[in-house]
Amino acid sequence: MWENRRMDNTDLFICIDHVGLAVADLDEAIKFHTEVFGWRVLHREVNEEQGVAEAMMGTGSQLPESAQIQLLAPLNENSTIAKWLTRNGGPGMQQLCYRVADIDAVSATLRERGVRLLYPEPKTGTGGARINFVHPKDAGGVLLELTQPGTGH
Ligand code: MC0
Repeated sequence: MWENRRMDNTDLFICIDHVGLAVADLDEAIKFHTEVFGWRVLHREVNEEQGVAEAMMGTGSQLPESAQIQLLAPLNENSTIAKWLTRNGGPGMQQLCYRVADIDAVSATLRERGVRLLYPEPKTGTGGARINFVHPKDAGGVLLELTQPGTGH
């Protein structure tokens, strides 16, 4: 059953890095996810370029391969998260993020396969990661982030 679970050179992605939830208020969302679901805050930061205040949530026994929950709150009304919250009518799942080893190589392969990436070059994401996004229209209706973790991951 698990015999195909080895990385081979046709794999583009290492694992699901995180699932991003858009929230209106970061502190309230952290309170909810810690008190109700027992998640812990692993990391918090503000990313001005992306227009977000974020918290990465995980468990104490987290393996490096385990996906995290990313809470994303808008920094201002121009933030993509603010737009998403308005269009969606409230909080919800905004993105799915795959971890990659080499974002330049993976981006080149995806572009060859006709997939649109949002940025010509990767930008800076959580913990100094290099990130880019596949347009939701080219990913089955899901905003797909690619992340190549920084050294602080
Ligand atoms: C928009 N659409 C989505 C979507 N956002 N579909 C699925 N998931 C989403 N999150 C759909 C709309 O429903 C619409 O479909 C079409 O895409 C175009 O929408 P739009 O109104 O033009 O949308 P915009 O202007 O909000 O742009 C969408 C776009 C934007 C994906 C380009 O959200 C973007 O640039 N996202 C990447 C950056 C980002 O999300 N940053 C925040 C996370 P219809 O059918 O109505 O045409 S920062 C982060 O994640 C970092 C910190 C990290 O993890 O390291």
